[in-house]
Amino acid sequence: MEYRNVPTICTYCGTGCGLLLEVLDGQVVGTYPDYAHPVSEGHLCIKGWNAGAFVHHPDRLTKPLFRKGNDFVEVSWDEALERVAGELKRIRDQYGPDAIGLFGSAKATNEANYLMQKLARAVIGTNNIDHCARLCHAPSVAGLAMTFGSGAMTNSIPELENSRCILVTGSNTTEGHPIIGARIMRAKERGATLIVVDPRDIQLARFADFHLRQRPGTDVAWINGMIHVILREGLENKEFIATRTENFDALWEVVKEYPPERVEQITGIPADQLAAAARAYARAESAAIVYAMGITQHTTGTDNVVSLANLAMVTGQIGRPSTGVNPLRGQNNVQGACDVGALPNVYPGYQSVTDEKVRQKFLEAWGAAPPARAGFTVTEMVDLAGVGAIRALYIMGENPLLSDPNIHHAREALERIEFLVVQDIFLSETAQFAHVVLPAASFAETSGTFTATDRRVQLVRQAIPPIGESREDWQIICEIARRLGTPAGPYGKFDYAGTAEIMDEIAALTPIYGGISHRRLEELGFLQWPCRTPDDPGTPILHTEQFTRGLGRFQPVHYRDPAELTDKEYPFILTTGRVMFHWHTGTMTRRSPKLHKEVPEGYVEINPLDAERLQIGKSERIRLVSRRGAVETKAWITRRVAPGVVFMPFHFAEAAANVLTNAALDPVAKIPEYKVCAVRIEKITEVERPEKLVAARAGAS
Ligand SMILES: Nc1nc2c(c(=O)[nH]1)N[C@H]1C(S)=C(S)[C@@H](COP(=O)(O)OP(=O)(O)OC[C@H]3O[C@@H](n4cnc5c(=O)[nH]c(N)nc54)[C@H](O)[C@@H]3O)O[C@H]1N2
Ligand SMILES: Nc1nc2c(c(=O)[nH]1)N[C@H]1C(S)=C(S)[C@@H](COP(=O)(O)OP(=O)(O)OC[C@H]3O[C@@H](n4cnc5c(=O)[nH]c(N)nc54)[C@H](O)[C@@H]3O)O[C@H]1N2
Ligand code: SF4
Ligand SMILES: [Mo]
Repeated sequence: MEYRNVPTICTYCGTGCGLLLEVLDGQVVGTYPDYAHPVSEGHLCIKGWNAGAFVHHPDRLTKPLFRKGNDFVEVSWDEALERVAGELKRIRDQYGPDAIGLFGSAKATNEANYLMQKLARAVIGTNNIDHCARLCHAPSVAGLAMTFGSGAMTNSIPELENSRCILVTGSNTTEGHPIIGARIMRAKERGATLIVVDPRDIQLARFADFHLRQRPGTDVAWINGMIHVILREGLENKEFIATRTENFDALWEVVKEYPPERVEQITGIPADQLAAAARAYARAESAAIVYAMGITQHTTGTDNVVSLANLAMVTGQIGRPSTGVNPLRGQNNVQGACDVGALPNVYPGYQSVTDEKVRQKFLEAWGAAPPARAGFTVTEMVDLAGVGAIRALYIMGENPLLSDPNIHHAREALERIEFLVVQDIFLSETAQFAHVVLPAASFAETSGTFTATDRRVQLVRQAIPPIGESREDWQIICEIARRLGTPAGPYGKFDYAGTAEIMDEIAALTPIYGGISHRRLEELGFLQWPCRTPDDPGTPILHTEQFTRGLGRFQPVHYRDPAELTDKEYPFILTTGRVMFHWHTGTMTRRSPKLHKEVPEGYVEINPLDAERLQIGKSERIRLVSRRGAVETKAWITRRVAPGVVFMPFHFAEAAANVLTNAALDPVAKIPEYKVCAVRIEKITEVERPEKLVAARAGAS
């Protein structure tokens, strides 16, 4: 009998908690918190406690598969890899490299994502590489780059606890990032003022000094309103504005049009409460902004982020401990996947693909590089697959057929594609459409690094060998690259003794990761980028002396309506998101017995007044209809939502919120408007129920 505890990092959210996988005779049998971990300090949320629960699930993919008609047949790795390489080569030769698209994975390691973008750029010759950050914090990357010069969380998680004021908006922190939520609660216990701006009555709102409840999609208006109050009352930080920023004069020109009384009309937030919250934020010794998807997932996502940056700069609440603008990155390694270049417009380390000097650098290093123009985003690649411009997609660890907006449309697009390869640990909704399915090893079966939301790079350690014949993501990519033919530069190879060697290559080509190596991480536990040299201790707080871009730039923006407004036919605003116990498309959490038991099925939150008006009873099955489709689900009658607003989690394939959502995009960040669309609620009469239910299921499956 062999028993071991392997310290590693949680596979779920970007908090990056430390956990120990308990291994008995090559099987993961339990999970324990790591008491020595600097962020989680011996705590885990319920997903962390159950992080190992899906690893040995019988549904795990254990062999490569080829699609035959509506079925799959098992094939050997050699056959599968030959076919993938053969088809990619054929499509590249026939239609050019830009007819191929690749999805990196925010669930996979930095090392795997680095290789995925290197496969795209140096082997295939395209910048068509992107991943779910597009659906998530793309507006943060864009908006904070414009204003500060660097699109990442400015401060570190543990600092939150010492903040004197925390403004949480569009982050259901206690469900989405529970261990960060706990830190916010601790700050509140220590006397911090807590301001929550969220349309829903989330758990944090109940403890808040101010809960400002806006109409979904109206964030620019209330943020401009706060800045208006701050400037009108002379609460701005004049010295900070004078020495650290530029373009301040343009700010008043815009925000003067947002007195709290007008903001109240747009947002529904009472004018006096908005003003009081603005004063509390501006006057606090240290004030931190924490935000997530409620801010980014809008056609105005970039504007929302930029507005928050304006608010922090006008008060000088940035560049010091326990302050800053803190986007909470979602997936365990979404920060890292962005850092190592799984984005269509930047090489590793946010080095622009359109900068000829940068391109030369990678051309010399790898021996090949694509033309100096940005590639397509995930949402664009799916659209282009529908019109035949993208002929092949290689998707690693993403499930767009449940997570993309307007999934009927996405499915039609992927049905048309000539060649689809999906590399996953389960036969996801997307894998079911693939021509070739490649079985990947899970986080418990691989090694490398994840980068948590506060730019904290940490080691992931292999606890058990890959399940069945599954293989580690980085190894699969190497096999495919070698079969396609690798370029001849000093870093052109796809042949590594282990993931430490891949990190050395990342460090050599990525200035912000320049001082990061597995050996140092082993020794120090973590390093926060920028970490430029082997003796650089890393950077817990950004923009302390100056902004990454030099001076911080005010970018005043006006309020714009969401893309879809309610009307007579679709009178409710639908907003979508998460619950504590489930993860996105449910592939892992719905296969974890304890998590599944907590919330076994989908539902929609409806305010009691609306329920009464529509005569909807407790737990009654109802139908939600948008301009794009219909789903049936259970009504949860609750004051968590305001009248006129309904909320639905998107974790459940059989009641898929994304059948309803609007694929309208933010013009800069290309993120879809998941947080606002218009729907109506229909009662299902007894007679029509069975047939309609079958029809709706068939449509959504
Ligand atoms: N349990 C669990 N945790 C997760 C995930 C998961 O799937 N399950 N996913 C991870 C990922 S990838 C991410 S990106 C994060 C996301 O984490 P969050 O962003 O915290 O999660 P969401 O539920 O999408 O919604 C955030 C909040 O936005 C509010 N909101 C809705 N509309 C608006 C609006 O118009 N304006 C504002 N300001 N707020 C609005 C919602 O009421 C909700 O409280 O969570 C991560 N953590
Ligand atoms: N309506 C609505 N839709 C949304 C959102 C919303 O708030 N509302 N949020 C959006 C956001 S923020 C995000 S981040 C996306 C998430 O969207 P996705 O990334 O598509 O969702 P996941 O379910 O996390 O998909 C991850 C896939 O990776 C697989 N996987 C897990 N571990 C590994 C591994 O180690 N290797 C490999 N190869 N595969 C692995 C899983 O089985 C799963 O199929 O959803 C977006 N969609
Ligand atoms: S907070 Fe996030 S990283 Fe920590 S245990 Fe929960 S899911 Fe895992
Ligand atoms: Mo996300």
